[in-house]
Amino acid sequence: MSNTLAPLKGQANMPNYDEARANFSWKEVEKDFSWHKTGKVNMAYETIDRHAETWRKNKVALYYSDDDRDEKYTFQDMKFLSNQFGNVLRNIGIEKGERVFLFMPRSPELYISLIGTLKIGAIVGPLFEAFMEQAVRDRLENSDASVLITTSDLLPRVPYKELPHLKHIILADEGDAPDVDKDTTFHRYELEMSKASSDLDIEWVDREDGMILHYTSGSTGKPKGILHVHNAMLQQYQTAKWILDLKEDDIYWCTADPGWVTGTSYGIFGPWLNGTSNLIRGGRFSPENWYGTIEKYKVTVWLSAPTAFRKLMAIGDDATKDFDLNSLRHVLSVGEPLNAEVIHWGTKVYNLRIHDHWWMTETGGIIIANYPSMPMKPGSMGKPFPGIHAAILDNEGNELPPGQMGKLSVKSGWPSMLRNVWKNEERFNKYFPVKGFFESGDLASKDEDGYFWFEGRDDDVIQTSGERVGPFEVESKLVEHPSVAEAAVIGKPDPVRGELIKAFVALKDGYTESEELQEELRLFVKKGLAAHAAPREIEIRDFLPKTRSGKIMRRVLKAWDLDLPTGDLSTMEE
Ligand code: 6R9
Repeated sequence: MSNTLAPLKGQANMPNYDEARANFSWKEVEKDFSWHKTGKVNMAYETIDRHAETWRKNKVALYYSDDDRDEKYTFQDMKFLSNQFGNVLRNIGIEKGERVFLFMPRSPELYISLIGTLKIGAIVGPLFEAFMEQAVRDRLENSDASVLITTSDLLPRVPYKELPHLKHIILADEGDAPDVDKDTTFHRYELEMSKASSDLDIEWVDREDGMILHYTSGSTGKPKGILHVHNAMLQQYQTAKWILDLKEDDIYWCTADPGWVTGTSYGIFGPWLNGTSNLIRGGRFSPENWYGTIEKYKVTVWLSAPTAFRKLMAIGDDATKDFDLNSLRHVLSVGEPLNAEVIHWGTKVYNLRIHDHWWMTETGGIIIANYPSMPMKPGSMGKPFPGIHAAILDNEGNELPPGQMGKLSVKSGWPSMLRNVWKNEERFNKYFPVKGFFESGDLASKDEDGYFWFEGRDDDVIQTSGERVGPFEVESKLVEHPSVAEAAVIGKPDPVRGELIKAFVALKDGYTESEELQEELRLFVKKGLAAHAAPREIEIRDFLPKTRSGKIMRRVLKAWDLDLPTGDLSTMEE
């Protein structure tokens, strides 16, 4: 193999890929967990309490740092605090299976609440703090959430008066808020925690019971609630062990927010299932505080996204010279294609390979990866995890030979596979157009050596700065503006963000194009939906291309915009 990078030095947890693949069995992995003995399980127990019952009880589970706080919590601290939070929920009558949503900035309270929610068997729903009213409403409405934990700053974006199921709001800070508002009762986190016991009978659940709901965007319709169950732990544990290569002395840092699946599967579950010390950094991105964080905490394993690495690359190599980054031994990237250029830069400035890997909200855990022990081909996502069969299929569901691009699919039945789309069985079934296979919506190819290469999305979903944005949500918001008749939104290749959001807008009669109007539309999306969803480019057009059935043809706009062939136009309206 030419143009490969040699494996990392030192003993990896997974020594040899082919051997691991040949001998792998999920049944063996199961033996590490309590259901092996009792038939019941609980993710919160396996991540926290299990370690608190061993010598690890005084080991630091969570290092938390932001511009104002610098704290640490042992596995025992986390056990008692999450017990207390579980009791807070029980004291207000919350039961197994109810949806408890989190809408707050990263803080120790967020992680304690999340674990505490799982302890009583409730289903947790983490939301990005950047969400604006519409995004919050869609998710709380669809999930019929009964509890929301938030802050007084974010409360104005929660239309609780119009959410009949939302019975309780727990405020994690001391800011202003009403006590009771007709149907919603407000509580104070600190006060309720101080009244709650730190003893709790865990709700032992079945492996197939609901655990977490992650809303994600598709190319059409409202965001979908992807449901994962406690059984996901099998995969999150084993992939964290072999791909993140977590070892007893590691200080692990995943930069993702829990509003994104990476921030839970590998920001919480994977590392804690392995008993690893987990660093959480709040606040905003700046190269100084990122490198400063690695230096200060002597981070050993670091997981981030291509946008972050591209930003760090853009500020130049000198930035690394001011910091001691020698503690790093393993670096990983996920969320978008990782350019080979960035990997080569990484080997120069960190003296390490950046390990790209592929998965998605729906898969719950990593599916394809570059392993520390395996030679790396820069630009490739790596090989499927042992025990998982990934394939490149054609439209009929036949496996394609090496070198051909097709639909990246996964043989169904892997442990952390989505179990449903909340209240939308029909959408769930659409993920399985070919019997026995999950269709990811990505296009990829596989080479002669079994390495997978990402080619693009099969639909219109946009990946911008590591965030997945559904064009439909942005279009819907734009169309709410009084001046907008129609809108179409596409992702446009961008060297730093992966893709940037571009909107094409047809104005209503009586409105004319102006820079002020464009700026107003941008702000309108930013305030109504989320800053990362606001279009960077807006182009006003007289009309938008449509199919005969009235669907706006984003792919045609994209082709026009990028000067590419438009493909089949047979369905286009005259
Ligand atoms: C974990 C996560 C999933 C989509 C996925 C694909 C893109 C993720 C990638 C990648 C190229 C990689 N994606 N990892 N594309 N190379 N290594 O990102 O989940 O937010 O659901 O996004 O992200 O298009 O289908 P999610």
